[in-house]
Amino acid sequence: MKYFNSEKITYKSIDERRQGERAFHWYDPDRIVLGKTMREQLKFAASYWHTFVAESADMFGTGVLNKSFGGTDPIEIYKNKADAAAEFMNVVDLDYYCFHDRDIAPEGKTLADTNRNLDELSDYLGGVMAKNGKKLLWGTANLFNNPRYMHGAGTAPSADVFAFAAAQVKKALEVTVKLGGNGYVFWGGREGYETLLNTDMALEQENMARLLSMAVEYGRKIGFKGDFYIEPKPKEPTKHQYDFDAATVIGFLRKYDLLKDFKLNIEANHATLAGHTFRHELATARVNGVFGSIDANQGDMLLGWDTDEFPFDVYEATLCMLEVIKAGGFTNGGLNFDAKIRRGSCSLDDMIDGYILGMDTFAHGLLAAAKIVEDGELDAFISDRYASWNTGIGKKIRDGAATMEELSEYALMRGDVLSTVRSGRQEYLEHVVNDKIYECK
Ligand code: XLS
Ligand code: NI
Ligand code: NI
Repeated sequence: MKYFNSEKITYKSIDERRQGERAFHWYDPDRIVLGKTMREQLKFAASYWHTFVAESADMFGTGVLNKSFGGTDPIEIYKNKADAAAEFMNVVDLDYYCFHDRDIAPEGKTLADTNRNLDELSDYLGGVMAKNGKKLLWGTANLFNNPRYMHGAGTAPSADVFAFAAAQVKKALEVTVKLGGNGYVFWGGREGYETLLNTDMALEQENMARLLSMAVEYGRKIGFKGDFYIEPKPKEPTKHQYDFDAATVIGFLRKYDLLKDFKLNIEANHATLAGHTFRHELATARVNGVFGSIDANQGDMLLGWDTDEFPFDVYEATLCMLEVIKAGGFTNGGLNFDAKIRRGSCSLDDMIDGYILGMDTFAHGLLAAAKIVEDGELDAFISDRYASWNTGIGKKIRDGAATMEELSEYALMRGDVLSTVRSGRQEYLEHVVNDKIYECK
């Protein structure tokens, strides 16, 4: 207990809940759900940037949290961040963390200085995390903060900026490999545009694909065995982001023959910004074979930007975990809380409550999703709804053996088909889902 005023958070059943006490009421790490412990099913991770770097500043006001953790010079501050990160992860019982290169080491005057900082501080961070048994879920490069990237990084109009971005990705990959990372993320922060009046869209997208293929080639060359991910987001900071949503990214990857090399990191708040549900984005990734990892957070129904709230919506978490189960569970991926406490929650210890909230929400969601799967009613409903595809004309169409002429003859012979159309029973099914959430213990 140095940076945070809390002992390790443990599970306590909801019946024993006491006012004001910090405890998990749903996340019971060793409890077995569908054959695996909750710890293994959920693979929770800390986002280094929100948790140990960002100080709750917003567009209209400065930071309200001090995250120098007692350090004074830059190197000391980042070493203290690493110590604080390990302590925090022990407190909330997190096994994994995720970072951008610039979260763990400050930029120097030149790229060479910056790389030296990164070498020194990633060695330090690696030591601290190894000592505490913590693992790197994924690393990434921050290609959006520095003014050099104002027009893009992999999609910059300037080839020099592109080269600089490539150098940064190269180094971030090396650090990720050194720290044993299971994944490497590309979120295209500035990879988009504000106006086509000054933009060569075709060239920008081709260049992005070039950067991605070079990164894959280099990563594999230096021994990276984990997954490469793209994290879709439709807007913010740019008006049009190229990686709009899962379907757009899949189309892009297919066009540039990168589908074999990438999976998706789906963020809840990005899904809703794109006008989709979280589940839609997860399902799109799953049915296309590219489900990878999750940035667990929540947007606000009334606000049109990436509010990155800690998730409290058990309903959404249930549908999310249903998709994770259908995808066969996480392999290299996990649930990273790309989330921040509200600015008015102005104590560092509020972050503990944020993670407890998020972890309990997903633990409850996992339990409810497991009930839905074990109960089988929803799956049976869907199979039954599509039963006509297993025999007769349906099977013939699926087998590719039907022609337009034959279908026309069939329809003429069949006459009215409205009698075969049955209710989708949406409200009944929604009630089933609610019941499974309420049934959890
Ligand atoms: C921003 C993104 C970012 C990525 C990592 O909206 O969610 O935090 O997860 O670069
Ligand atoms: Ni994210
Ligand atoms: Ni985001």
